[in-house]
Amino acid sequence: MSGLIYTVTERLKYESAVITVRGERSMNEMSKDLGKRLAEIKGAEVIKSFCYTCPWQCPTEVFVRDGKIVYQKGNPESPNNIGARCAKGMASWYVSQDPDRLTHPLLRTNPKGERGEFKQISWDEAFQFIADKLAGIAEKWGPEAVALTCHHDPNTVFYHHLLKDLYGSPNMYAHTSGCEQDRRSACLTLFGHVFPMHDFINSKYVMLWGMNNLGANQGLWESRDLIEAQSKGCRLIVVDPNFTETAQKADEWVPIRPGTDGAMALAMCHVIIDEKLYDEGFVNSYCEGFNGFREHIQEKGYTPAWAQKITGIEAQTIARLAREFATTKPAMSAIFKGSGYYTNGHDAGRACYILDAICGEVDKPGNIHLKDWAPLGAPVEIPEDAIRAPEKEPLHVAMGFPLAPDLPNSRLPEAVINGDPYPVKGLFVHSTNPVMSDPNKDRVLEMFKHLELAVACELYLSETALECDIILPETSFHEQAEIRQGMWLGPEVILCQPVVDRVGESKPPYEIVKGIAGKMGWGHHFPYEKWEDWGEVAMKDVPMSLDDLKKRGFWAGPIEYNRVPNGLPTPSGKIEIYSNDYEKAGLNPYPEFVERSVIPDADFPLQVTHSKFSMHCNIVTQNNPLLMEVCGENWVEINSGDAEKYGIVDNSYVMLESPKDSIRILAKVVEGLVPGCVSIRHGHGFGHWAMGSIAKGKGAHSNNLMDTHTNPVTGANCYNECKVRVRRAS
Ligand SMILES: Nc1nc2c(c(=O)[nH]1)N[C@H]1C(S)=C(S)[C@@H](COP(=O)(O)OP(=O)(O)OC[C@H]3O[C@@H](n4cnc5c(=O)[nH]c(N)nc54)[C@H](O)[C@@H]3O)O[C@H]1N2
Ligand SMILES: Nc1nc2c(c(=O)[nH]1)N[C@H]1C(S)=C(S)[C@@H](COP(=O)(O)OP(=O)(O)OC[C@H]3O[C@@H](n4cnc5c(=O)[nH]c(N)nc54)[C@H](O)[C@@H]3O)O[C@H]1N2
Ligand code: SF4
Ligand SMILES: [Mo]
Repeated sequence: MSGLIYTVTERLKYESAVITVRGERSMNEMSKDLGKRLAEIKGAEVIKSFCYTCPWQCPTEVFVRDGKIVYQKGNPESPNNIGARCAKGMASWYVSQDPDRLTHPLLRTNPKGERGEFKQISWDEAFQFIADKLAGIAEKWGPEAVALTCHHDPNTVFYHHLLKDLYGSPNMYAHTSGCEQDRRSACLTLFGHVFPMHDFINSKYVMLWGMNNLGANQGLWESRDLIEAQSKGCRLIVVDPNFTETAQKADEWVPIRPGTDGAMALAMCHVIIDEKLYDEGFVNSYCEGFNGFREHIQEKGYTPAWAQKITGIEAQTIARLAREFATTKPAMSAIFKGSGYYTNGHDAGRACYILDAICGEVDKPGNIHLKDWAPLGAPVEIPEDAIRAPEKEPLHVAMGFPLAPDLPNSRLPEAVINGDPYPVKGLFVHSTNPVMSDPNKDRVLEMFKHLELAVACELYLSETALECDIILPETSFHEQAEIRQGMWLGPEVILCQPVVDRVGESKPPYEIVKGIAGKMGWGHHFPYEKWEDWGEVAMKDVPMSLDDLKKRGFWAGPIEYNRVPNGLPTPSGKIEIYSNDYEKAGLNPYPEFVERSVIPDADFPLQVTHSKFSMHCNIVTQNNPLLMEVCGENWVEINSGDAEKYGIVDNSYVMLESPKDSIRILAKVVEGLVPGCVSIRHGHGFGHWAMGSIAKGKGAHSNNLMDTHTNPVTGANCYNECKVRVRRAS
């Protein structure tokens, strides 16, 4: 595969070629603007807050003058980002002034299935409408027929208090099946931990499987620590079909065939166990099922030679990497979603983490880190006797996915359209846009037609909002308070404060929930007049007053290491190489390798993979003119050999056709991508309208190329179970 590797300079040339400057203003004028803005800062009020343009929520200092955000920078005192911010964060002030924001509650006036038409209503009418519908659904179908999905808004908890505690639905979910569901499932199964972090700074050997920290960044502290660790001699190995930003900085790029990480990781385990390079004391004391695992991989013949045929990586390389990994300490094998998005992603994830486990590389400095959470409480205390216990089991269990860490949302249409496993008639979507983000858009659109009540809690008239009955304009993080768990290595509380006036009549979630609850006779459970009142309640077990939190912006506790010997919250209290939960669910308790379900063929010869942009976040930032100047549309990357084969020219438009749908999209011809594979950059391409005037019509939306494929264990969406062919677009 070495022919694939090309120099960083070449790649940068290619990257800068795609950063075209659009719009009326040139870059020079923009930097003059910035200077002017910096000059204005003198005299501005500085408020401690955080950013959640992306889910990593960096503590931030916001400079406000004359009611406007004039500058933002990272909070230099915070151990999390130590003053850092990314381009998305720097540009995020625009959200607070975007003329395309929703300003009033909107009620649908035409039948579902037609392009949504809406009329402005008052908040009082909106609350009454929702309360009446909720009452009707509870009476006819039971409260379990209402579900909620959300992205990354901690204030969703207020909706939970209403819909779960008081109303009685067990179906409060996030969007994780569209994100890192397979990783989450793997770490819960092995370590009983929902979201391990990465102690890069102390590591000497980091192996990232499909994780692009320097592109689609996780916490900025992680990106910084990774680079700093390298400067102190840490070896970085990136396993990815794509020569990503992180692969470019790595000591070694391992261009693996998509969907085959499980085979490579199991073969590495084989070498480590065969050559007795594992940590015997650690596995004997703290791992469940090591001996059985050794027999399992030997019986299955998971050798490097076997894995070479599957992964495209030479057996010698696999064996060498295994030896390096096991003998360099401290080391870390880490995943996010690259090894997921396939029907075999659950066992791939487990295998990658078993490498950490058998080498004794868990929760020590330089390892994956079983982060402690801050003692943050619920902001509303609903008394026991007011809580309504659901009568039905939660949807994911009823759907047959008891091990799923979140709703298998690709199965939600079955529940709504066919009542399987039981009817769902009401859906709240909070900060999430499933029409654009889930695979198989057709099916998601069909689902919305069948709902008796669909509520969008949004900043914009998103594609999903357009399918709803009622749209509630929420304040953005610049206009509302948030107190949430930080995503730093140690336990951390971070605060977001309202820094500017609300846009139009938009309201924060607390006030919306209070309004609906009031119409349902539950208003007394939401007694607070201002956010500080619920803030005090949430903070009561945190050793910092709310006033101090307002001044400082965060609370951080000490980083603890080596907690495996204390016992883990798994069924056995140990790291479960043998999974008791899998066994109970009738699955193989040890990870195995099976091929993914969609394999390219003569008609559709190319495998789809996805990646994200460094200067955008998902489908959140495409109405920001500053970011759109830098990256105004998305594209598909194709290997130069394949481009030649199919007559594709760099920077030209192509048709990507799957068995299900086709899209017209810009093509970039690259060297650094496994042949036979295309990589679609996710984020732009709005279906019919939505988001706003800047985003409209830019780029291509690829999610209808995919059919519905659900991971059989974790319920994850399998975005990469998709094959395509490519031709020049006319
Ligand atoms: N700048 C920026 N930052 C973001 C986001 C963003 O949109 N932009 N989004 C945020 C969110 S919600 C998330 S979940 C994270 C995502 O963070 P990442 O998961 O790191 O981001 P992706 O770009 O989706 O990276 C997936 C990688 O997996 C690779 N891949 C595909 N198939 C395989 C495979 O079979 N094996 C292996 N080993 N690799 C494979 C792809 O080539 C790609 O490089 O980033 C977060 N941060
Ligand atoms: N093809 C393909 N599809 C993917 C991916 C991929 O790589 N490829 N990535 C997947 C991943 S990792 C993820 S995490 C999902 C993300 O998919 P979603 O869960 O849909 O999340 P976002 O794309 O972040 O969109 C969030 C929505 O919330 C709205 N919003 C933003 N801020 C606020 C706020 O403060 N309040 C409210 N009420 N609303 C707000 C935005 O306007 C937007 O409509 O997409 C997944 N879909
Ligand atoms: S990394 Fe995410 S949270 Fe931090 S500044 Fe950038 S967009 Fe904001
Ligand atoms: Mo995500």
